Amino acid sequence: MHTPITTSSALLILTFAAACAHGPSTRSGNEAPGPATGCAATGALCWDFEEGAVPAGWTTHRDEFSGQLLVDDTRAHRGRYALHAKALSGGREGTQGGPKKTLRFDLPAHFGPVLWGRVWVYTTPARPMSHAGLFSARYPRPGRAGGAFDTLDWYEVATYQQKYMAIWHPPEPPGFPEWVQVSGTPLVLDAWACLEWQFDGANGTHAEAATPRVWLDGVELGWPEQFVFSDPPTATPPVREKATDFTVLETGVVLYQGLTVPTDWWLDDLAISRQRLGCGPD
Ligand SMILES: [Ca+2]
Repeated sequence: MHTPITTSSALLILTFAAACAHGPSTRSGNEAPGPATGCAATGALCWDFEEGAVPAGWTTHRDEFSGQLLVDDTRAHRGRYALHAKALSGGREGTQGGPKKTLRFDLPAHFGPVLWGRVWVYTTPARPMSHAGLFSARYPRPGRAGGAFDTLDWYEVATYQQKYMAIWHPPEPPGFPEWVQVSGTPLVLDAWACLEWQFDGANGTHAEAATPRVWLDGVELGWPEQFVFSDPPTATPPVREKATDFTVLETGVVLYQGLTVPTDWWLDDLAISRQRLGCGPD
């Protein structure tokens, strides 16, 4: 999130990509035994990055400051390859503007208004204080069927002040006033962590879309800090407009403020579905 200081555009997104079904023949011998995770679910899209390159359908979306976003074999949760946000740095903590390296993926039509997802993330060598977006999903505002990226409402999973965070945003820019939820759980450092999320843009008969839910290694996170962020500040929460269909994913790493310690993230076994996918092999 943002520091109350400058303009923050609020979030970022990441994207991963590709399609669920990669041939098992591409997997390397150092992979843990067991079938793929969760990808048998109807409508699931899964990316294990075992092509050794950016998967089909994903395109570069943000590329600011130093570092690289690539698929390489330097660390993997499973198989040989993962999406690697390498040596990101730039800007100053507490000041808007930071390294942003992401991919986007356009969903097939009629995905629906409820998006579950999960990804394994490895972060090193330090927990950023700045807002670091890892995954987001966007949908058209009510009454619209599509439209440009900057016209879409969106949900985001991120870290902020070294803890996990989830946000609902109006279109970016500016991406706020936004509803921010900060957990009391420090982001996992120097180990793989499984993040799951539920973005329920339908929310039954409720008047607004649901707030985002996030699980870490199967345990749902609580949100001891919840607030509205805007610049200039406001106390009025945004109306969380309801969704008909999610249309766009973004993944990678987006620092809304500066990052002075060059930091690496690996993302692997990214998947989305209309139902919960879980973290284990199925
Ligand atoms: Ca992999």
